[in-house]
Amino acid sequence: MNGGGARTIVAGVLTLGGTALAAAEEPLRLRYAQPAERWTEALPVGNGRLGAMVFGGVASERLQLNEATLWSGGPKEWNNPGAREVLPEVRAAVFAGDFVKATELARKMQGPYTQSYQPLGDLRLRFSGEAAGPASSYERSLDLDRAIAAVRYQVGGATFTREVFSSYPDQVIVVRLACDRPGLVGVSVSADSPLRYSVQAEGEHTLVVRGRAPSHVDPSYLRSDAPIRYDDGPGAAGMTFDVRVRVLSEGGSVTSGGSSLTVSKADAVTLLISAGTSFDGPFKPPGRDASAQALARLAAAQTVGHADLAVRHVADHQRLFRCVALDLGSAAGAAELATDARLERFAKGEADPGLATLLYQYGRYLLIASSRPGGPPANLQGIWNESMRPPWSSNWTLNINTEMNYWPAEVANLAETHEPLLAFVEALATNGRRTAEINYAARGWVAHHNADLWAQTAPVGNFGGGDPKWANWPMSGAWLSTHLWEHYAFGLDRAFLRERAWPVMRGAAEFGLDWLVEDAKGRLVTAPSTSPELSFHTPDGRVASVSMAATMDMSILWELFSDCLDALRVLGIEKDFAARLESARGRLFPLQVGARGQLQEWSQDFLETEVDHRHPSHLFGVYPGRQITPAAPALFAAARRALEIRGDDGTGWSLGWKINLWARFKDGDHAYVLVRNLLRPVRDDGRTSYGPSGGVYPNLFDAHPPFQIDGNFAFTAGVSEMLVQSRFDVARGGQAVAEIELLPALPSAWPDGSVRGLRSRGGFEVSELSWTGRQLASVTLVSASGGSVRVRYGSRATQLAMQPGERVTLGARLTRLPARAQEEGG
Ligand code: FUC
Repeated sequence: MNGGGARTIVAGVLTLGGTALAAAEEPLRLRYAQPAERWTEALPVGNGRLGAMVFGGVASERLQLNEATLWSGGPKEWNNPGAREVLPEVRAAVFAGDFVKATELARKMQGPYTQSYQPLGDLRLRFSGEAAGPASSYERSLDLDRAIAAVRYQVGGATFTREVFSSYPDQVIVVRLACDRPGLVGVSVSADSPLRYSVQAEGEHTLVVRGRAPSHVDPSYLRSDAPIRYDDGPGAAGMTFDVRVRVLSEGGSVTSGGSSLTVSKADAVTLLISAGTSFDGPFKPPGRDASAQALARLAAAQTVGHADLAVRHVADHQRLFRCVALDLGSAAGAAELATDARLERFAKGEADPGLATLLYQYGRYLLIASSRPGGPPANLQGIWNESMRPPWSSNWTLNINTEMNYWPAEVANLAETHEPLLAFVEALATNGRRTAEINYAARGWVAHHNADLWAQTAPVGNFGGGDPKWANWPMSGAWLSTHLWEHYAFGLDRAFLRERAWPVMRGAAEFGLDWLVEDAKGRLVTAPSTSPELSFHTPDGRVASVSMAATMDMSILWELFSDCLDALRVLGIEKDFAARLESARGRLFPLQVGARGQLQEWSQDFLETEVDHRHPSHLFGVYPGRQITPAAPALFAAARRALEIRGDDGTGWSLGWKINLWARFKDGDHAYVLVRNLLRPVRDDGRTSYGPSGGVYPNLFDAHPPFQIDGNFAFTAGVSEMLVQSRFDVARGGQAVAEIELLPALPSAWPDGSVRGLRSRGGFEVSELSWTGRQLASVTLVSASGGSVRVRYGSRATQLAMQPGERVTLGARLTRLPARAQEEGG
């Protein structure tokens, strides 16, 4: 595929020709015939740090702005030495079977809530003259392949265009306003912020917003008399920020109105938006010079010029975005429809496989836009948030949501976007050592249910106010550490494994070893233990949530210990530690099958208080884990039964998880039921629902509701998992055992199609995979560093030994096609 494309000026707007998508592929665009009214109709752009929601109004435009490091608060002490004091009492209650008492006592182990992700501000454009309409032929769109949001309309005989992108290489948002007739662009530019701020025009062409974030914000769900608190005076706590908007006009004139800039009669206008915050890493109070950063970025971008800013932006985006191409087929006329109309039509039962492709690639687009090296990982809303008290603080929720954000990263060929999470886990590992020591007198490191920009590792709950069913969850360090192993398993970067992954994984495993205790039969259990956010009926007819050895705990520790053992075999080090891990893994409380034939969620066969609860936590071992597979048929069947009992509905992210689970159960048509449910159109009414209510908003943001980005990412991971699954284990002698399964869960709705560029564990790329009539047509694998892999399709299997860089094509029956046939396209 062609990375750059020829540059042409069409209607006064810079466009890049030659998008080089195959003719059969639909353009990957979200399109609308009207401006956004609600935030969940606006279109997101982002470079991992600077984000904007583009509303696309005619007479006025709103760009709601974000900067990923703008948070309330600062580093603080959140550990609770009281936790280790009450721990023996909690354990005693658990072992005595008094789960209600254990649940109550567990409150004493809590710490403070996390801080909140903050909005940066709004850029407002008010158009004048013809540019302000009334408009005809209006369209706004988001081109996923170029990462540019655009607005186009006609007034009289003139065509007005607006393009917005957020550049990673140049660290600015660029807005280009143009018209195909000279002298018609008139606009007044102003900016404001929901935070404390001041704004003024500096010099002739620049608006500067300076502000401060609150020193504390309470979570949205906490009743509070003073939920948002600011500090004043010299040395005040709370981050500072600086936003700069440079207005560059071609023709016409710019005048300053003190706190706004007005352009008259221009041929075209370019706005460059830069921002900085005083964030100086998670461990130090914010003390960097926000203005200096914003100024430097603006000055550097201006020297590049708008045409090259666009070229550099598109090339950078396409370097990542074009690594995967998906074709699930198309329905006549669908691509010409507006995206919101398309959603409605699909919900009524009309076929539109291209809509699933669009949502799939949107997930990849959003990951590129919200997670780039050097910045924080994608939070609950990626980087897009307009509220000072966003839902659940828009923080990192670690009992599913943050991990889910990164499920597509490796398989959907965006390993580079995984980096912010991996770096964040390293920061948590640093803070989590103190939490392990102070709260539990344990070695290693621990993190709990929530984290924030300050890498909070203590449990939340306001020292007793939070419900232990979510607040007391010490398993996220272990889960997050499996992401470091996954990064290795896909990319086979030994230096990364040895230097970065292993110390973090080891620390999480050390905590796991210390946290486990023996039950009466000498099995290793976690206690206290919860299955995230779900309560159970106790045998004596009460409701509790704390017990021992919840299935998810056992499966997460099994996974982490297995990853560690594999890592130690690859690295050939620490034989003693490996022996301890192997022994502990063998003594973990075994997974149980309950009276309903289901995989039990707890170590006892309790009845859950909500049968359709959104968290299928007990199925961790099926996905994302590798513990429960068809190789253990009884457990595999019980896990499937457990998912049937949970049902096919849920919040957005819950639907997304279930796509992945049904894919692992190799049931494509059932996975497709969840695909359909996740694509349900949802209108934003500002409410939060925990029930069967998930879907997507008009801008295809996932609806929990409210908006939560994890469902978008789980969708992309899930569709990948329906097409290709892979596994990577390391045998005792250190030999890698890799397996790829092709089309394990292809639904009847997608009989013909192809995918290029998915990655598989063991260092392989499924460079091309195509199918017709729901049967494999051919597959081409590329091995990065050489190695052997078992390739499976249905009941067939073949073993390949590949050289570094080798490319092998297999036909429908998994027979190797000769090189000549391969050249002809296999
Ligand atoms: C967990 C989930 C909720 C929501 C929140 C951010 O508490 O149970 O559904 O996703 O995180």
